[in-house]
Amino acid sequence: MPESELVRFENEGGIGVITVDNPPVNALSPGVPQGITAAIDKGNADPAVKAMVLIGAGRSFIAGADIRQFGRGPATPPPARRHYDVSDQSPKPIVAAIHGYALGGGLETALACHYRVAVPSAKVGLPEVQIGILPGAGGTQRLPRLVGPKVALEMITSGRHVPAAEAQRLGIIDEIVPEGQLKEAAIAFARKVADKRPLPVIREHDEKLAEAKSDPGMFDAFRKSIARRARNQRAPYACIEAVEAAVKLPFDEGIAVERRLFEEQVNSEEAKALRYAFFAEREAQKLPDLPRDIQLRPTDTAAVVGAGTMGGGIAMSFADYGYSVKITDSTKEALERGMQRIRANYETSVKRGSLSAEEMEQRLARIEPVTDYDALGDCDLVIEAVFEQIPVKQEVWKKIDAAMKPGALLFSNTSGINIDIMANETKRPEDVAGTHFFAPANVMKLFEVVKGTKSAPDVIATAMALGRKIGKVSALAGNTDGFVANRSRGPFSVEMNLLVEEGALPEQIDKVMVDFGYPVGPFVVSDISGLDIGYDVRQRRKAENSNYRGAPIADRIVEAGRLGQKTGKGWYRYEPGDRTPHPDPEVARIIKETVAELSIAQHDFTDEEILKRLLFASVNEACKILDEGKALRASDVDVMWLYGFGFPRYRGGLMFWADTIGVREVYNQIAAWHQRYGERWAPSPLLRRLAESGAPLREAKTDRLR
Ligand code: 3H9
Repeated sequence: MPESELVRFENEGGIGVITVDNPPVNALSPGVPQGITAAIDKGNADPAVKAMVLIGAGRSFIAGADIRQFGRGPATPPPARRHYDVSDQSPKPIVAAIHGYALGGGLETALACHYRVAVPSAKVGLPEVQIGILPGAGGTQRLPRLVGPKVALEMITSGRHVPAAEAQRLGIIDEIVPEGQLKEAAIAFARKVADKRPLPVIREHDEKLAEAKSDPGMFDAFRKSIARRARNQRAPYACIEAVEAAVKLPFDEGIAVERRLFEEQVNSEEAKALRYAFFAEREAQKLPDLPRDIQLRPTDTAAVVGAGTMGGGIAMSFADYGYSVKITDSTKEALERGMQRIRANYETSVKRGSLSAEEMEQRLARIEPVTDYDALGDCDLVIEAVFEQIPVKQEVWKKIDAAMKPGALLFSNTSGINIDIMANETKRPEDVAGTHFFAPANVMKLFEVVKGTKSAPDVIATAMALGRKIGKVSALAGNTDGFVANRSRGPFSVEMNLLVEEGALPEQIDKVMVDFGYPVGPFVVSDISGLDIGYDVRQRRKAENSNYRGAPIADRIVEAGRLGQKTGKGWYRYEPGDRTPHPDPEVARIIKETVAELSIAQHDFTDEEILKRLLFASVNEACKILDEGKALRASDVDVMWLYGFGFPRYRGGLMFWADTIGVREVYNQIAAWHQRYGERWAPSPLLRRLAESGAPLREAKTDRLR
């Protein structure tokens, strides 16, 4: 087979250097495996070549199979000789030289080499489970032989990226070489081992598998341990089954099991949804009306105004990613309380073992409390996170404008106030945008960037990049009431309350949503957030609008002193010091009384009705948002639901999930509920158009925000 353009072969003083060059991440796209095979053959055929080095050009070794190729019609028949078989059967040693990422098929390729060297910043892993599949190029058979089945199970079912130093401790990497000198060091390593025989071929070593033979219950115990997080999914169990096969069967039979499971899994609904989520997340980073090479503004130093729960969480988000951040509040006491809360949050992580005491001190040292705005002036960016009241915001924004240096980025963490109101308090509305964090701000990954009427393109582009720098997933929203995430979630909350009035209990609704895949049900989420916030909003709305219907049961719950977990009771009751929700007869009584007073007829609901009432309401709203040009893509809405609200990733996202039901069916149901329940279910014109054309919801998009 001729050497492909994607893979080069050069003889460097007796060492055959095989370079994979398939930007951006050297995925194993068609041509790459064939190129590697041809290069290995060439090295083996040339007497002048003593050993080989396999290396990646650009920023990475090999990030895995080309995910875009999956699910595209019938699988192309595998090549007669797979590159990893050719590799581990090579009579001359091959050294994998790893920088950037060796993931999935990339690590599997490296495991089929005889040796692996890596630079300290490299990461390795088998993340296939995160896209709903299992390693399908021998990873489930080779990794357990190298590191033992226990470690392999953990790595393969979590899919985590393992840093080079840990990979070396585990025995995956043979030698760590200096950063920036990978090729030279790998060539030197190859020279050193060129004449060493026998070659270390992983498939020939079963010693590490003994660990499972002496502990036959290991696999069932592992299945039990992942049952909660893996519910409704098949891929994690397929991973376990394949590793179990590695222990119980000879290598080639184990490979056959892996292959069968891979073929079963790759076209599953779960894999399609997870692949979609992978690309949706990346698509959300692209701003179609901006040049890709737009000059970003500096974001090295940050400031936060407001040391409440949100402000503190935002400051922690920066400190967690190595940024220095200043924080201020209106009074010294509020600032001190805020700093104490930050410390207490970090201490909880230390107690849980997810953070070292030393790291906590380093992070705390990055957060500097300051008592006046002038001390913030030099920062590259400021995020305002003060009380959600327009007069308070206006006053703060005047001070921000007066204090910040020219060119500084001025962001607001408002969750519901029009960004333009803040921008108009400044003399530089073009520097202002929304950066909406989700509670708890240091944990939740969604970073909703809100474009105000005058936000400059470079401000938006910098905000999007900033989110990624602090470990978040950015997504762009237009300036509409509630922006995109909360606005699309709003009707879900309305329906939750109405369902309770109509006869479903909070615990039934929560169970439906947890069974669907949410980590916790929506009523428990309300109890965690505190019921008083929603109550205050409803009271304000009532005062502004006499037709506002509100949520009478939720109001009664709050008026009975049940504010959620913080008062030990809300929609549920809680035992002191325990967050387990217990259904409470008093809640059932409040519901019954309120419903009787309002003369609402109650009836039983099926689980399916509950699910559809909640989610279809939001699908319809998301369509309205898209139709108004307030979101760029339906897939952006999905990204927001995945990272802002805990929507189960293996269902793709709100709009992807709706497509699995079918756009026509969704439309017909919404139209029927429009007849039955009235205006709030009026179908969005976009939804109607899509239903007429049969085009998928998830592909709805607009070119620029309006
Ligand atoms: C596998 O290997 C199966 C085998 O076991 C069996 C085979 C038989 N394919 O994320 P980024 C694109 S399954 C296609 O923004 P970063 C990505 O879409 C695979 N495209 O960069 C983006 O394109 P665009 C197992 C891919 O630096 C661009 O590259 N491997 C792939 O933030 C840059 O990506 C994985 O699951 C791919 N495999 O993160 C790893 N990977 O610019 C998946 C990336 O057009 N990849 N692209 O939007 C990742 O986790 C991250 O991309 C990585 C880099 C950590 C590598």
